[in-house]
Amino acid sequence: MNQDFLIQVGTILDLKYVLTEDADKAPYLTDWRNRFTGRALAVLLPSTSAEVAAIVKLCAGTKTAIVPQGGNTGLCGGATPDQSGKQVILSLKRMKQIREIDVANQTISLEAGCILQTIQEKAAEQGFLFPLSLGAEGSCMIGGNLATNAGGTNVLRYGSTRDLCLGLEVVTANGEIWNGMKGLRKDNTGYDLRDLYVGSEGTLGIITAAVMKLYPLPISQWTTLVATQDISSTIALLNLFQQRATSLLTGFEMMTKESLTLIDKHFPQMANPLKGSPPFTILIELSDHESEDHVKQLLEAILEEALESELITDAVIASNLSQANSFWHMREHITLAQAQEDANLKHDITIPLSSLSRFISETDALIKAKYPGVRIINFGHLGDGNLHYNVAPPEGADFIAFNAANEKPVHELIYGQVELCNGSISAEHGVGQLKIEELRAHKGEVAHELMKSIKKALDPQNILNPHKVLSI
Ligand code: FAD
Ligand code: 2HG
Ligand code: ZN
Repeated sequence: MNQDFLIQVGTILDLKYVLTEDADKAPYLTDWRNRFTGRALAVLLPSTSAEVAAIVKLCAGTKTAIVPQGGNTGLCGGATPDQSGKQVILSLKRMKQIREIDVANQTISLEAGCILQTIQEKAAEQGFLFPLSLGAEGSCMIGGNLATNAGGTNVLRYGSTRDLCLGLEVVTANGEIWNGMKGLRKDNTGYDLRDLYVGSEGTLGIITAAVMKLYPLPISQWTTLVATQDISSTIALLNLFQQRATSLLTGFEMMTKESLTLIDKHFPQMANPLKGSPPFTILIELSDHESEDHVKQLLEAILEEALESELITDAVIASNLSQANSFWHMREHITLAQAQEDANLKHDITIPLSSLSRFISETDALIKAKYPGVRIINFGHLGDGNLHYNVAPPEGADFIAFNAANEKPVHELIYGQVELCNGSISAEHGVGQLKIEELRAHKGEVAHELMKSIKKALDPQNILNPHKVLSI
């Protein structure tokens, strides 16, 4: 049967795009964190939507499960196959055409395999900003961003990937192509299919192309690092910036002292320019379409007010683009520094800003009391109430033993606190195979059943990324 399948795939794709040798498949079989490794019958590399459709039809006919994959940077194991060796990986990486930049409509139509950074660069060449931005932008692809509804550092101003998407082209579970490539900002023709596919992590359809929003490029950006002493003044500072800078506020990222200790250790060249390792370091960015002076004066005035009212204790404004970039590199390298420390227990959570202070003080105290010596690597997109509240074993401890013994109770403690605060257990990384049980426990029975009904309706044979998001 495997041989038959591969012969039939050979009628759709040139055989050099059907990877079956172990060495060729290897890079596709393990996730970015090295947490999940699977096996696959083959890795398929189509270059057109028609080829994707033909492959899905073949898979539907042979009941072969498909694991879609973009840049393989996901943090929840959604793009990694299971252990059966019967699933195929469908990599979208050859589908990287930018179909059109529509200047009047301020949209870009592009294929799923376009790398995020390339999209930003192509948009900038035409004077546009494509605002989605995240640490993995050099390798993640727009199809993966859409499938996970990725967030990143600009969400507080421009929204997440969902908010940037106007239209989609999707190959359905029976191999039909749904052409929803409309660049419309209003369309109330019944159920929103686009929003159903965005964030579905490859379980409902294969995204082959999209129409995304573009924005005018700001003419000036000013970036600052400020020191705060506690989380309540940090939130008061955010509120001050929201009031004074309104839509000019494009970044508000928080890093605790403990997160930056990892940067000192693994990337000392990126050390915090703020003196004395403050409890909280906040990276703030303002973007303006008026003038350099306008935004600079505004930033200085807000910082002065914050200093006077003792919300901040120190500030460094980047004096040029390269210093601004170094601030961002420090922030974005926390994930890489964590990876060098070996496994940590990740919690990508959102809490309403009004409960965030309580969440952090209570949860920090509970964790520290129950797991003496653990390191709470808490950082994230504070402007969105999104914390990467990661727990690393005590320095020098055997992380495999620590995680094996404590993973479940640590997750339960933190997700229990999240639920008490009416938050979410996955703000931006999705569910994949990592958080299936937690989703079931915290989504709510009615919502969970509705999700299962949708999956069964759109993929009745369960061939699209089975056992991801849901346990079916
Ligand atoms: P993959 O990892 O290949 O796939 C992710 C999921 O989408 C899988 O379930 C896969 O099956 C599915 N999928 C992929 N392509 C398609 C398609 N065309 N059709 C249907 N399903 C598909 N995420 C954030 O949200 N914010 C961040 O700030 C952020 N920072 C990161 C920093 C680093 C250093 C790293 C490694 C990751 C970060 N991530 C972040 C997570 C990750 O980069 C994003 O989730 C990204 O959107 C995944 O894109 P990808 O192309 O790598 O997708
Ligand atoms: C980020 O914001 C990413 O840097 C990764 O979402 C977060 O490593 C993490 O937990
Ligand atoms: Zn993040």
